Amino acid sequence: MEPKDIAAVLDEIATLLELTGENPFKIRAYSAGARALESLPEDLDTLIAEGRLGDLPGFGEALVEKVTELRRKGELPFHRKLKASIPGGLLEVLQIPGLGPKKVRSLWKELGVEDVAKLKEVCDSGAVAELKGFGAKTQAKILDGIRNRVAYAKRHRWYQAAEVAGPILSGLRALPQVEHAEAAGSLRRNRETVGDLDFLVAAEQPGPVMEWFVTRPGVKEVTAHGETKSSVRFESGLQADLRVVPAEQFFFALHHFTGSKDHNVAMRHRALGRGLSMSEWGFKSVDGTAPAPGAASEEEVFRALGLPWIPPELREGSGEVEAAEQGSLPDLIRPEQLRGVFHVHTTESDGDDTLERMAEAAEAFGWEYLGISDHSKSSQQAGGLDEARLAAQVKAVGKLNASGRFRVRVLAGSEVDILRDGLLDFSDDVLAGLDFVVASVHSLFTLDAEAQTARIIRAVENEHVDMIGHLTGRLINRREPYDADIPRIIDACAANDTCIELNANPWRLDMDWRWWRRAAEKGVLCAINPDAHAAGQLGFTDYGVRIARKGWLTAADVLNARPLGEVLGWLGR
Ligand code: DGT
Ligand code: CA
Ligand code: CA
Ligand code: ZN
Repeated sequence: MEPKDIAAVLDEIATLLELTGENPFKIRAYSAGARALESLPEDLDTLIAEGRLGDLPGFGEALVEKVTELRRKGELPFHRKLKASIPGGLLEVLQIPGLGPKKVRSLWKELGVEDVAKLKEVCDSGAVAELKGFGAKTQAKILDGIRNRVAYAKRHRWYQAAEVAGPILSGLRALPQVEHAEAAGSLRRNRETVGDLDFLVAAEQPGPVMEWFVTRPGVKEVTAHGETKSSVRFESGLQADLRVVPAEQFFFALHHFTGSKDHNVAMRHRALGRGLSMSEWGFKSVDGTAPAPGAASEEEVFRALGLPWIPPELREGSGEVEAAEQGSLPDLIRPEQLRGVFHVHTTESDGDDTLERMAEAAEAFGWEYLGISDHSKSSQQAGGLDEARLAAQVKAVGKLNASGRFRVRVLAGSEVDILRDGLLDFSDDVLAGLDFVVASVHSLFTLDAEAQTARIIRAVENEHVDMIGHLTGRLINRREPYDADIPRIIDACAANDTCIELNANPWRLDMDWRWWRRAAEKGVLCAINPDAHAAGQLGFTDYGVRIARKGWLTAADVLNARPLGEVLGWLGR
């Protein structure tokens, strides 16, 4: 077992011990052990072989033994038994925001909560509000959390849906009967979550195509198996529809099933104005007089209505048909237009790869610059840097640049914590010595909207802050955004010439695409940042570009689409 996975087991042991009511000292030892393993100064096998594991901070005999066993055997009976001693449903209860092990333990011991269903029951009855340390507000929050959990189970993060869709699409295209194949629906529109997959195929003979589709690996249930439509459910819970149509209908069907519904309504309205009714089958003359055009491409569907092709990600019924009519569709940003990134972590804080390794990976992208921004000291759990370590890192970056090893210019920055009152984790003097500064909220997610907004705006107003990281703190399908007044923050960013990050981590995609048009109209710049914690995550930028496109952004709206010289000029503004 790798050190990172061993650390995860130790963390789970700490949680389980807390649920069983073990003494805090013992619990802390396991958490501390997990942290130590995440930032090992040396190879784990060497430490074990030379009997020096016990030299690590907080490593007693018990921890040395358990880590050694996990490393060698990949499992630990102690862990297995501990897990078996606790109702299985409790770990799920722990996933509900706001419920830590301590609270879950009192729910379990005082009210007999062993799973989410029972938790809902005791909340509905009002018993939780009466419990010591809870109260009516907490009870309401738990009920919100349970409701969100149900909604989350119905939708899938875009990247997960794309991972399932990719091989199916290439498989369909390789079938001899298949003339065209596309994935339509919300996946094609780059929504942040996908309800179900919608495959569309042009083929004269649907039978073999349907047969192939319903026998894919991972299919758990076939819910429909017909001549024109089949539906399946995968083990992950994700469902997929496949429709097979004759070639002459394909591009009408593709347009229809790409959606959105609101976009389709706007298009049908426009068609009616030209005497045509529009459906997934094609155009029809309303009164039999107008000729009903066919379409050999999706462009031709739009052209028949006097419009240029509208990129799928804009088809949300939010003015894209009008913009197309006026010839004012945006020239959407493309992945190859990015010339560098900000917001990348290294082993100095919670990243997996060293500065050199990250630079090497950035070089492979052909980027001109790479902004390193490890966490600041208040983010203890992430190994945040204090002033001395930050100064050493700035030096190391300077040395690496001077060495000429890489063409990519490494920029020395920080992802500095925004503290409770909106002050920052480093003094202005320290921040002034950096190439760039990302300021982020990593604590106090439950402040009320007024306090949260004021806190973030204070950071926006700091002259050393170049951009705000993951503005709303959401984790897609996991955690709702914190309460904050986004329009007011956008206005503050415009007034202070502060950029907003589009965090491209596929769990975050934050700020949400729905706000970007407004931000760009006010002149706020976007930085599409991977927030990479490993070299392999620099490519998250592709997810970010998808969302930027969905937010109508062009290269001119994106700071890291600018060349190095201009970026340095902007940072020194
Ligand atoms: P999802 O699956 O919830 O993430 O979202 P979509 O957009 O993929 O929705 P889905 O799978 O129900 O349907 C795919 C597209 O088919 C949808 O975006 C528009 C079109 N569509 C489906 N049902 C209707 C309908 O009743 N009226 C209209 N105008 N279009 C529909
Ligand atoms: Ca769908
Ligand atoms: Ca569907
Ligand atoms: Zn962060």
